[in-house]
Amino acid sequence: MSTEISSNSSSQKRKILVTCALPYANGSIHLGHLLEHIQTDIWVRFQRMRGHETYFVCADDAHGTPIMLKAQELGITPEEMINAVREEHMADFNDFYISFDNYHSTHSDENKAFASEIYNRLHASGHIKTRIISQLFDPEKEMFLPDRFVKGTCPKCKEEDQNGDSCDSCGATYSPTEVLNPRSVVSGATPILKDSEHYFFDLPAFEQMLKDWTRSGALQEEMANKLAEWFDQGLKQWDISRDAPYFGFEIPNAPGKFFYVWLDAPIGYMGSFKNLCNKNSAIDFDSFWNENSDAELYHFIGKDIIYFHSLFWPAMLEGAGYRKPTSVYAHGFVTVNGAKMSKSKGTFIKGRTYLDHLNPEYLRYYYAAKLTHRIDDLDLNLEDFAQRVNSDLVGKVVNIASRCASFITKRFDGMLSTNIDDQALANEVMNAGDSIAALYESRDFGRAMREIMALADKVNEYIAVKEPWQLIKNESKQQEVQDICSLGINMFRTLMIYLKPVLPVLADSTSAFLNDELIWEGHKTLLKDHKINKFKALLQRVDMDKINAMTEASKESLTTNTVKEEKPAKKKSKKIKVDDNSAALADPLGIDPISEEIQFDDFAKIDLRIAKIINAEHVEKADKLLKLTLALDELGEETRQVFAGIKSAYQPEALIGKHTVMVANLAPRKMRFGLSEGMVLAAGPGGEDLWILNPEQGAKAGMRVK
Ligand code: NOT
Ligand code: ZN
Repeated sequence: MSTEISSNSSSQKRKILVTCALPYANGSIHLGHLLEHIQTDIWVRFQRMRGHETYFVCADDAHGTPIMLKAQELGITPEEMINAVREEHMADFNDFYISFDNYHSTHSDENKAFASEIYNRLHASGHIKTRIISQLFDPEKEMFLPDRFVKGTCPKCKEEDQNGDSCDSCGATYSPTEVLNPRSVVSGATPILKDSEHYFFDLPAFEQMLKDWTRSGALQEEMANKLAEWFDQGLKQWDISRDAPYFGFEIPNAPGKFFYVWLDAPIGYMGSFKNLCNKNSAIDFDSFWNENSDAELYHFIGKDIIYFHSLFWPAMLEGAGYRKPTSVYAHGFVTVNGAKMSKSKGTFIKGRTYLDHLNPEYLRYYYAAKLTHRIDDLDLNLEDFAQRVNSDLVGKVVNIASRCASFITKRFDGMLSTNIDDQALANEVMNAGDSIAALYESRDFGRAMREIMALADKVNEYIAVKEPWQLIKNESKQQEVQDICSLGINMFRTLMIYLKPVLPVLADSTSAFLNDELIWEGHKTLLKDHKINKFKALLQRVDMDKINAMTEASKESLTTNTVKEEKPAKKKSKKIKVDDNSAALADPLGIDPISEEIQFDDFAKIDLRIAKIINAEHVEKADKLLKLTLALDELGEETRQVFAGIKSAYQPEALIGKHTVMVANLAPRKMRFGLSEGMVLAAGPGGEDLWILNPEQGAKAGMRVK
């Protein structure tokens, strides 16, 4: 028996196709990938629960030079490698309960057919151009070298062993042809310049359409702003061809030319969906992809690949006569304990290593609790993670059931009462469904979790005030105990309905315990005169020892790790490189497309101090640097050595005795000339017009600047 309360949840059935970015087929899934897959999976499960026709597809991104070379290195064919990696990826995602309807590969017949068709249509409508370009070529390997496969001396600061496109030492970006003493990372040979004809997609022809699409209101605000900036800088033609040898699809009527991996990667979304339709004839491909489709199409991606999804992809679709995405939803990067994931600290954690130690639902909950609809980075602080899961899931939600269940099973033969002990409380919890649904819909999962936990607090408070464990001792209060505990169990059920998209397995155990399906609409009803089963512990507390074991194991997996190598943080650069070959880089544009917003906590970490410059001298062979000795107290007992790029503005002698402002807690950095243990703050356009910041009169070394 159940009672209904009215609610105006959306009843119109939608058709929704959802994708996650396609992981590269040459590395393992790590906690960064999982943020996106978990975010998307929660959204998809929510849509399915609400009765919408929802499909969730993904695939491995199997093409490109890095994959070709990696397979060579392993002595296997690329096909063998991508098949093995795909199996591994599918197992990892499955064990995190990512509920794909299909997981395909971009190296598939379906994808080849769509890539050729789209290209042919773009070609026929005049949107493919060709021109000869000159690129570095490895004469030994007989192949053109993507930027990341060239190393050499930085043309600006002359630091050796820098990447082909940017210098980690001075932050300069440049073309690989500018690198001094270049060498091929593949063979060690000195590359030569060689001409070749390349095929370009005429992106600028789609500018107006893209502007209209951007303004249609479907994009996140930050993304629309970023696009506006790109429009201001002017769109450029996109190089979509690569010369053999290349692992990919050959371009129709262009022998020896292959589609650049980023051309067929997004088409992989269509390929995977087509493969699903081939397996399930009830799903109609065209109704999702034709120009006038009334289905919704969403791509969940990381902020580093916005350019591809918000410019190239909609333009390709438009040019080939397909529908465009309804929206593209970007998320930020994952940091662990406040810093970039690091192999040496054990915070570069693979999905599988996590699974060896911890329950996947902990991570699903923690990510949900911290996700917003914005593009902010998300910090996985491992202590906070343990604390949050223990306090919210174990201490609040599951606690409700464990406090109430045993009375019901032992004293009332597992039967829930027909009376509602506190209708107001019941209504409050049941009525929250619409607002929680709205938060799921808008991807404000963190707010949804807070709202659910606030309700859990109320239910716990109710039980604490009623004290059924005292009442049970009094023969005349038995009915009251049954009523109180029945309401407790019912509220637990409602909360688990709300949490089901995040915690599908806990929801399944709850279903088994309650003999109830936990469908979304069930939040409007209460179980009365209903039999439940014996309560078994539903969730273990997170154990800090297991977390520590996981980070230890992540340190060990260093040597066997196949995932893309960490790169030292690049300095931000305004230069946009859309023709970059470096498909396997975390940031394939060589830029961070969203200028990073930091939180107050990040800012508060910066220890700004007044320092006294007690010595300053020239550095031999450095054209920009002065070596400063800074004292953090007036007596000069605590000093720091800092290399500062202010030589153009100051004679060293002129600096001695001055006070300045420094960042005192910057991690020391080894430079070619020695260790630099901080940073002095200076401002100005550069050259002679550069001033170190001088504190007001009366400042003393060591004072904090806040
Ligand atoms: N393999 C890419 C990456 O950055 C994602 C490709 C997503 C599909 O990991 N494509 N598009 N556009
Ligand atoms: Zn440099």
